[in-house]
Amino acid sequence: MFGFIGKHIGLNLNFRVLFYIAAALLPLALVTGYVRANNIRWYISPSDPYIQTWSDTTAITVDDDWSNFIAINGYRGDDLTTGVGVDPQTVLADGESTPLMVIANQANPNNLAAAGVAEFDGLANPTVALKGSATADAPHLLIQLNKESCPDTKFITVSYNVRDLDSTRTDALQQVALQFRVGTTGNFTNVPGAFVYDATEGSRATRVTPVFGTLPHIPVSDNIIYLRILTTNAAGGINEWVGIDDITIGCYAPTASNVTVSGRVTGGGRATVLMTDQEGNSRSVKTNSFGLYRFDDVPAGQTYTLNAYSKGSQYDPKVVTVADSVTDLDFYPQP
Ligand SMILES: [Ca+2]
Ligand SMILES: [Ca+2]
Ligand SMILES: [Ca+2]
Repeated sequence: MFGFIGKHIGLNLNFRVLFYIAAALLPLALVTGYVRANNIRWYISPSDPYIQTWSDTTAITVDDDWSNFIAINGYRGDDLTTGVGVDPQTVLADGESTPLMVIANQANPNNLAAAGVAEFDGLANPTVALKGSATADAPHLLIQLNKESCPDTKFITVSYNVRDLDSTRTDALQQVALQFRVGTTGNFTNVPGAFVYDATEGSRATRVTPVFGTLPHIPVSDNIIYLRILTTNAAGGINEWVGIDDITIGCYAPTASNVTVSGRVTGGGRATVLMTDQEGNSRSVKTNSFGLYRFDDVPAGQTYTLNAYSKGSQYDPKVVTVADSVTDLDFYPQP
């Protein structure tokens, strides 16, 4: 058949040989697996949240093949940053040109030396996990959504559990950030209330850090939303596998009532936290002796800017959209 095509479309002999080789290798590639992304967007609506618990352990069977999923892919994030211990909230460039990755069918996070993105389906509670390295500078999960079925009066909320999977004595400072982007290209924007400063501890693999973030209002005309959950090569190049599990992305009505916004300011003594609404109205609170602060009676459904001030430390402002109470809006000093 190929000879027939070759004659009729004028392929020369060398092309025909290549054609035969490619045709012969194709089934091999299908059997051994190769890099395959899925490019299907999840249409999020009030009745159709996006949920991923990784309980289907047969969805990933070969390395780097994400084709059995909808809307989610993993990337190794090479050179999105080249430092160690870089705050992932500041790593915003697109990573889709870095290697698509998943190490399939793993059972032991303690002795998987490779890093990047892995599927641990041999755990009692299977999960996909991230781990940084000098190669996998900013490994991440990328989720593609279409929000045209989510009414403009509602918010997109994102929750997941970050799980420490490494029970060796290693204790990395494993940071995890949530980011979003409107549209298919360009930089991402960090979601401050969803930041995890350290998801792990040494000598055990039991810590679970629940994350809850709300995206700011995005105009109706911009329906393509990308979400990204990423870690970075941690300080000292010491890293632990962290599971990104129980992902739920909802289209959520803001609570009509007032909520609380609270967190902690680390470094320095007593700090002052200033909260400013979209109209420029501000109020402030002082942290207690543990560095904790709390604003009560915050109208839900708005976006606020929070600034922290203390002697000897400087902090980046945080912009947070509040659909429900926020309990972990923590400030860490700039290096
Ligand atoms: Ca599997
Ligand atoms: Ca650990
Ligand atoms: Ca740690």
